[in-house]
Amino acid sequence: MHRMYEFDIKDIVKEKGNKLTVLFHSPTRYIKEAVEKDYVDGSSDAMPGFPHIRKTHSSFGWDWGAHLPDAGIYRPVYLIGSGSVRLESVQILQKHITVKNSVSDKKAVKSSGRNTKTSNKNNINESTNVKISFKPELLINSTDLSDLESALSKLTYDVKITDPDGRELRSKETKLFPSSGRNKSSDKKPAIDAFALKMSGIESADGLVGVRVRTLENSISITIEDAKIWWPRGYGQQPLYDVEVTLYEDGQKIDSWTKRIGLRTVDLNLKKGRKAADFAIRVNGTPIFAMGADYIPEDHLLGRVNPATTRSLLEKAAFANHNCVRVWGGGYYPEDWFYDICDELGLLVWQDMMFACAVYHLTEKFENNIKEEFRQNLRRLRHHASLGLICGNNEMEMFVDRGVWVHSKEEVRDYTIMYERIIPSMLTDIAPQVSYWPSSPSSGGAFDDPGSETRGDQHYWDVWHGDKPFTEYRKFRFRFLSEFGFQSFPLRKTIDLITDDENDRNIFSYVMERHQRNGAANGKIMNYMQQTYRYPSDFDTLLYASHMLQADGIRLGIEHFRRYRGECMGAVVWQLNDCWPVASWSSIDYAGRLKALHYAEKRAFAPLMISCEENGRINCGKAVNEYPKDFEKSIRLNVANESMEDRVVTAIWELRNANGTAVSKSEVSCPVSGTKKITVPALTSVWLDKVDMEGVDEFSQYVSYHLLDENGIEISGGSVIFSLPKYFKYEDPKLELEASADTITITSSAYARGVEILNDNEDIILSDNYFDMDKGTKTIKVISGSCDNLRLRSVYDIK
Ligand code: BMA
Repeated sequence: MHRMYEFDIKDIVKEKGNKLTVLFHSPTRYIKEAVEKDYVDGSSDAMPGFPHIRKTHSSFGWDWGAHLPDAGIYRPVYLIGSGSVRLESVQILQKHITVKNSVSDKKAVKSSGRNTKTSNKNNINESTNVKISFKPELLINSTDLSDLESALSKLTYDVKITDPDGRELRSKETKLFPSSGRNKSSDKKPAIDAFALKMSGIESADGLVGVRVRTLENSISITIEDAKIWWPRGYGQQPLYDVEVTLYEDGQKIDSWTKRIGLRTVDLNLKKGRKAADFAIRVNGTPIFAMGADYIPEDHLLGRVNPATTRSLLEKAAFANHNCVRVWGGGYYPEDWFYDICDELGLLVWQDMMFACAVYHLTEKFENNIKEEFRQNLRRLRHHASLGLICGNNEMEMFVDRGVWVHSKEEVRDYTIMYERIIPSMLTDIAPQVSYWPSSPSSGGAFDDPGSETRGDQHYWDVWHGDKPFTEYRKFRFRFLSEFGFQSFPLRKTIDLITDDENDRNIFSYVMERHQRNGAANGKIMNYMQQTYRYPSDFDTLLYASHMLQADGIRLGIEHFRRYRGECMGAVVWQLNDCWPVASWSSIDYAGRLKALHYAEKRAFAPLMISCEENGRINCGKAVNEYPKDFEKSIRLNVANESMEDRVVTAIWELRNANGTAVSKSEVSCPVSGTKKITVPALTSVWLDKVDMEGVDEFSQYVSYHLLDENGIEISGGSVIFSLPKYFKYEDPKLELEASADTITITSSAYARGVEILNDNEDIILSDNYFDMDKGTKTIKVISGSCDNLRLRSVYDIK
């Protein structure tokens, strides 16, 4: 499933009446028989033996997926006609050169406003020249190596680049192998890297059907001056250049290769040092704070996935201010269109290779198969602007280190060979400019503390799997969190797809429990629920409470990690999407409906974001009844700026009563408001002073905080209470709305937490939703969906 197969049909194809027959064998029978012969272990959520077949692991069952390995031809079948030479691929390498011009220089002034950066200090304009080199990779349909030289000597190629404004740049037609081709003993480097290729599925006498050649020298290079540089979204634009490489034989065009590329550099910043993140994705030399989510297969039935479904999903990720997406290793290598869309949207891709939660036996057959899988996929993906890094697998360094699913020394050895030898060495050869990370999580490999908080990436699951409270996130400053999450249910309309009647619409019903794949996790949701909210008295309220629970918990984490930007450089939420209607960690349910979490991410991932680290009695449990009963009440605001510009902003907070009125100084013994204008330098976060809130009534007073931009417009905000939402004495906010064609205005007569606005079909997309509001009005934009029969709800209604 993870690779292509080619079959030579020259000798069997007829002029007419050809028929292509595809016979599907049962994957479930296959893995059952295979694991009986050769036992390999892996996640018990999946059917035993799943590591034996190179097929989407999660389709055999996962903690969010059914046991439903679909079958079919899920990618196109091509009939390829070619002569003896084919242009299979082109290796593209980029070299970025910064050019400094004084601003008095006319040329520099002229080019400013494009990609030029002006430094005020010394009046220097910077622009970037990018030298791109193209190394064609050919497939020669011949095994006669003596013929190779003469075949190659007839070949020439040229390159055309079309810039984002439609201007063309063309190279000269250049000989592919100007030297004699064969390595002369005097040559320092070989001119031709030729090796025999065995094509799978073809039973010829010696199995040899062709050779692959790639020029190591003499590649065409084109330098683009004052290049338009690609950035992840939030940091700059996503200009894309079209490239076309054409191959000629004796001057006749015989093949061509066209792709879209972006001009950028991406690598991993592994620098150590005090406060320096030792793990960050660096784009164009700038370490970025990765904000995004983990992508799983879009559907159990892959035939339903198409460019439109993927675009709609990824646009929703971009809508929530994601700049990054991790393609999780238990699925499949997405289609080209996935990466094309990521290139356009500026979503940096963390690409796992397709290995997850399983041990593999590196037999010769398996090794040959996965090597071909790597070769094909690395070649397919390497030119994409959005490709951030390649990662060996999901969670297996950690599990092998802990001895989970490992039953022999050979399995540990095979781990090391696969992820620390084969993949990195193939990557160096095939895509030398793409960074490699051995596993997720990892501290760099060799089983050297893959769970480290202070090195590499981390999956943090003590919240959820470990039943720890959400505030536990605040105890850590992970370098890069590539997974953390919390479950909720799909939206009600999506649940209607899988339930027949009211009898089914109970989270402990037979059908709802089949659509919960993580053990008894409906009980787990209820456990966190009782810690946080009042007992929801009906099914719909329970769904809403589950959404608020998930949104609040993950928001708390994201805000905390962004406050420690520099030490922490990534918050990637498990998970973005679902593959069927299921209770899961996703922020977008199977039908594409946005959960409250998705809006919470939109706010918490906003380039400029104000957050509040509150102290109060915000954890539930035994401790509440224990001595000492004193607890701190305080707030500390923070503004994070994940943009390339310094910003002058104003942070405002005020203490309010549940009824929405501002608390007056005479009412309490602590400060009741604050306003501060601050400069938040680009790519930093800035703390404001801590304010002692001793004296606040934690059951009926709350702090509302806002961030205003240079023009006094509110760009971020929220509220905190000093107790648990279930204990707060909300007053009825008497929410009302007024909808026009593209805006909705909500009026509240008291503090309202988690204001939800939904239409009949629950598919409306708004500029904001599930937000907190003070007494007053708030106007939001309608992005899509009908405004008919809108309804409102808030945490006040959880009862
Ligand atoms: C992570 C993932 C998945 C899993 C998720 C939720 O470990 O890598 O394997 O679905 O947690 O448990």
